[in-house]
Amino acid sequence: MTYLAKPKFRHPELPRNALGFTRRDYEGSVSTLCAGCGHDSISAAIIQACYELALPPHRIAKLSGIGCSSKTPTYFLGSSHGFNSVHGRMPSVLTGANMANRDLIYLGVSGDGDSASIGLGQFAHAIRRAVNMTYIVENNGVYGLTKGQFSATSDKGSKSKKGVVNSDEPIDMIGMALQLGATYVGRSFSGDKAQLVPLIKGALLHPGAAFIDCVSPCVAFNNHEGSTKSFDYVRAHNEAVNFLDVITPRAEITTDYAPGEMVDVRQHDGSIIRLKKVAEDYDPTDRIKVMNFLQEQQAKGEVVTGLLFVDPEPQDLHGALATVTAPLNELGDGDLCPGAAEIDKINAGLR
Ligand SMILES: Cc1ncc(C[n+]2csc(CCOP(=O)(O)OP(=O)(O)O)c2C)c(N)n1
Ligand code: SF4
Ligand SMILES: [Mg+2]
Repeated sequence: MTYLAKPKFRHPELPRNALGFTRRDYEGSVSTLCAGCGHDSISAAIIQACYELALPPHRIAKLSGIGCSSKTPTYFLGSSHGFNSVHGRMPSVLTGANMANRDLIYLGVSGDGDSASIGLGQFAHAIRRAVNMTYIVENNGVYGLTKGQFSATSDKGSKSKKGVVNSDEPIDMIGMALQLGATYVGRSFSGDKAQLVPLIKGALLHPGAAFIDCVSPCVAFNNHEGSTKSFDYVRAHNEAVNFLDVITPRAEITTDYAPGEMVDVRQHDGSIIRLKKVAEDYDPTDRIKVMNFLQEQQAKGEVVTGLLFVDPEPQDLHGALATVTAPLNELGDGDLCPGAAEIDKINAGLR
């Protein structure tokens, strides 16, 4: 990978967030992706979300696998912790890091190949174990980095750039995430920053497994007629069920929405996800109804976007395992090795 650092110069009057950081403090190196790639727009949305939430960059850990999408953490959050893992293995590395240090905010970035093909098992287990993380799949329906093969999310009947028709059924990552128990599930489009930024903000604040499927057109290999992941197709078939505002405990609560059009979901940390309803009867807290609705719309070829499901009282893996609250690197010898008498007691309890 090549890295091109951005100049350190900052205009002195750039706006600053509650921590005194400018948006530029959340940027990374200069992107080497193709001009117009949807993935760069997602990076910009991640930068904006972290800036607006005033997250301390040193408290964020960004992890990825292999692919153009998995290269992107180099292009955002340059002052955060980062780990670029092996193809499809981001979820287990993230799970391990999270188990060792629950004090960081975990952001996993992956591709449809990375998560739905080689990494499908890893994706499934991280979600079903309720790892506290934001997991974003930059979904272009193609293996971009290796030059345009169909991926497991390519729709049946969609055409490759060379005109080959895909004969396989696609894997619907949203359907899988819902079935596996994800407690925050959203879909968006890289070209819709107004929807994507608050969706990422809500996910970062969500204390459980948050999954975002973001359709992200590959302008080099999957943006032609016949593709269902092109800019034109998604714009023509995008059906938003709601629009979001995310209100942190320290922000003022204001709204332009008429009562009745609006629903507030209060999360554990006091943050509020305010949803402006677009689809009248859409209830994002009813998992079964959401799954049925999405199946029906998918059969019509619609790309349903928005915050699709949220459980305001999520379980997370640390809660399930009753782990210690301190990060492991803060434990002393006495905590880590309780002595022979304690170990004898544990062994006796297992006999
Ligand atoms: C174990 C292993 N198998 C295969 C590859 C080759 N490879 C690299 S990236 C990639 C697919 C990436 O597709 P995706 O995750 O959708 O990312 P995109 O480039 O489309 O953003 C493949 C097959 C690899 N690097 N490692
Ligand atoms: S090949 Fe596709 S996914 Fe990769 S950088 Fe280019 S446009 Fe983006
Ligand atoms: Mg891809």
